[in-house]
Amino acid sequence: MSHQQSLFSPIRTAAVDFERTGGLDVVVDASFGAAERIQLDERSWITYVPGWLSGDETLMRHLMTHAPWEQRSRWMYNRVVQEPRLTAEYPVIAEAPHPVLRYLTDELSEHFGVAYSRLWMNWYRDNEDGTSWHADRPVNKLDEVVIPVLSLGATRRFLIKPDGGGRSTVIVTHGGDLVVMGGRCQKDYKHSVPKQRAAAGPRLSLNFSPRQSQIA
Ligand SMILES: O=C(O)CCC(=O)C(=O)O
Ligand SMILES: [Mn+2]
Repeated sequence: MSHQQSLFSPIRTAAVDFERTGGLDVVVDASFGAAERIQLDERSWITYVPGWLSGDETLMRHLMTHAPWEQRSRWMYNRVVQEPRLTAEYPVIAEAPHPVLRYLTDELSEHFGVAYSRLWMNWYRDNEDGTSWHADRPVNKLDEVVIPVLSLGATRRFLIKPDGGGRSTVIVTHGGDLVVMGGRCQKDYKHSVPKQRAAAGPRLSLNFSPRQSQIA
């Protein structure tokens, strides 16, 4: 039934520009018309844009196949543990092999007035993958910064809470949703994507950040 279908695949408002997407059937809502602002305090905010990207499964399949995924490990106390997710990075998005990442970056840069240049990606394979509480480095050196995170694939919970403790704000992210952390979110807050009991399929998150030279 068409009204049910529209719950899961938002109606497209713009035609796909296959030149910019490198032939992938994806399109963003350049108007950010569905954006909702969540004011965390006087200087920190989240903008949540449900369904910002149409065709998220197509982009997810493309990135799963072509991005340079790694299983990273780190020291935890006195032993090495594998991170509960895969990661891939394009330190210079302009040098990424496929134009679709530049298309997304240009749309975000234009809207937020920030020159995004680095892309950090996570692949949560299932409900047992997650990202624990953290702020993003090195952008947490800046007093204020705007960091967009695009979700592809499975629905998961994105949490943000004051660094000094306090209540978490929970945002349920679906494939195609954009969560943007702004103001002092990286200085005064921590965020996470918790592991969960409920089964979940794969999810990718794309984290955009500004050029290193704007930070150092
Ligand atoms: O997966 C997400 O939504 C957030 C990931 C994240 O915070 C990070 O990689 O720094
Ligand atoms: Mn983060």
